[in-house]
Amino acid sequence: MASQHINVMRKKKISKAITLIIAAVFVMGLAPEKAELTINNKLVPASIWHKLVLPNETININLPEGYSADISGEYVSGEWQTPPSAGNYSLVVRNPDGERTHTVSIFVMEPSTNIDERGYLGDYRIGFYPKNTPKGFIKLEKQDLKMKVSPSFAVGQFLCKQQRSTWPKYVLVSEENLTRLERLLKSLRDDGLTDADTLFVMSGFRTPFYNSAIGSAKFSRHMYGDASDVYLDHSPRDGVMDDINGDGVINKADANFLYDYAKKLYRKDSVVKGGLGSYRANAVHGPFVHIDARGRPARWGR
Ligand SMILES: [Ca+2]
Ligand SMILES: [Ca+2]
Repeated sequence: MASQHINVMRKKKISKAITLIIAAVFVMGLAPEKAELTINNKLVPASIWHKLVLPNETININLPEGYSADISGEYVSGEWQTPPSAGNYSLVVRNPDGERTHTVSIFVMEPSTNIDERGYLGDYRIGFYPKNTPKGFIKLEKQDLKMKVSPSFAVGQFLCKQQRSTWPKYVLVSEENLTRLERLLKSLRDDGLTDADTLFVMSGFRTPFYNSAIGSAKFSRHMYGDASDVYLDHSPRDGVMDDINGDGVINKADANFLYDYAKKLYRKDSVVKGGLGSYRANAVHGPFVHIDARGRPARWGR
């Protein structure tokens, strides 16, 4: 009797599970496809993003079904031929209801083949790469500084600290490092540790000229826009790291707090592997952390 009852119960459970699976498959089939935008077959991972391209290049913009897009006001579909010279554009994608879903800054870069024999692009000193010279550089005029490269960062935050009054300037950012920075900021916000809308970038891109002038590592990822020295500066926004560990003082312990937090986050996360360093304050700067996306883990300063 008892075993018969158990059998009936088991059958009921199995049939309930089958019903749920059928329902799930049905709902998935009916649900609208996730609106995925790809550029050159690479997923655009956020509603605000950027792309680095070269002049005279054909880029492939793959829109979700029924979506439309324009670049600086001109309708585009499928392939887009980049202009013959460096310049910056905004790709705006809209859903079938005409609502904006993505804004992608398209940077048509100045090719590195235009660096002259003195190591300059125009009046801006790039210097010489010890190896792996990038294909090109984002060319920035003053009015371009606010162009977004990700939801929480603008391209102007990553400028090299040289030739402050020289325009245009040249800069590089990397999608991989921005993914790491965005991931960290979002997690800190989600955990209620800050209300900051960005991280303060103390040092982003460095030309090889500047990198050697400050005595930095010969193959520094900063030269590829793939590294940033950052800190949280929101309450108060005063140019120095916030008291993120809440002990009433601002010192290396706050950089260590960010370091430990990022280390744990990146370990469990699927974001690209990279470097993480913790730095104390000195005469010219407060405490900060270094974050890069070198493709393998590296840890120091803690
Ligand atoms: Ca602060
Ligand atoms: Ca503190």
